Amino acid sequence: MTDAILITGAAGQIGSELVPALRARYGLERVIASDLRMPAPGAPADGPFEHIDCTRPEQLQDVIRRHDVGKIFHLAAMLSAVAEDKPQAAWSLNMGGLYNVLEMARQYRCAVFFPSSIGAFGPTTPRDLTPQDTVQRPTTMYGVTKVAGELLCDYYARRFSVDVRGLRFPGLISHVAPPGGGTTDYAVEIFYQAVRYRHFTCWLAPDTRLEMMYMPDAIRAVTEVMEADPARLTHRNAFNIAAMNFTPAELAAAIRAHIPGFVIDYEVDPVRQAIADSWPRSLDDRAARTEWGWAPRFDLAAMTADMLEKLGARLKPAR
Ligand code: AKB
Repeated sequence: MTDAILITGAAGQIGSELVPALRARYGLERVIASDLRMPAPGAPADGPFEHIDCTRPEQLQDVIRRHDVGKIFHLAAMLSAVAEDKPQAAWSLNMGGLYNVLEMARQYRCAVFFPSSIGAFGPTTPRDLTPQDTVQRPTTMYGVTKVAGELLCDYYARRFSVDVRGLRFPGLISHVAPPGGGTTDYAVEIFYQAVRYRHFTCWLAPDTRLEMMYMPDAIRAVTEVMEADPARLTHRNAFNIAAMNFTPAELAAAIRAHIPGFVIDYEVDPVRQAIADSWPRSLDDRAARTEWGWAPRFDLAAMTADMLEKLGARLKPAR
């Protein structure tokens, strides 16, 4: 029976929380975590781990065959700001890795999860309540790889009947994995700085509104779309999902409700500001709601309270 689950990019922002969630749901031994980075020496081995460079198809093939993998959550990718810095490497990892995963899925009859992003939209896309099906002309390498990835997934589904499903994630906020080179990661970094220093210098302008989501909602969305009844899915892949949208100034005000002395100032980074200005301010997620029952649980106030509680228990304020 091919029922093992492989997660690529398991040490990243989503993988750090998806691995334990899937292990709790489907069993420890069934979920194979993999990453280019080896776990730190002495880190607790809490389930199977394999070293995989997704740009090397033979490494994927070896693990899929040895573990009899039936489902791949393909998370290994470079985020927007780092991808803009290293566009050639971003193409190689984001597109080469996805192509290899889809080819393996075709040959070994695996289902695939592919995370797309609000980065798949661009400056000519309607920015408020961005529709599910609309203009996609992104101006970043990250966005180019996300749109091309969405299309490649659709192609493998139509041409080879690979059961590939996916979501367009908003900016994700988490207290587990540290931020990793995204434009929206200011909304993670701000919490660390607020708890430690009561001060944050933001790289986006105060009124930059972006769609965002708390990680527990994102993890639930991944499992729900992968378990959804295929007969109900019209889109299958690249579903818009939404939870909350806010500006840096609004997030700072929400933090100030818990930490009254918190101060935010602004040193705008033109590269990341230009990326943010080309992305949706809010998303229309009616397709996800109708086709598989998507509903977020965390709004800005609930997410802020939970982030500060979790980080406050872990981090010491600087004196
Ligand atoms: C990024 O900022 O690059 C990501 C994303 C929105 O895809 N968080």
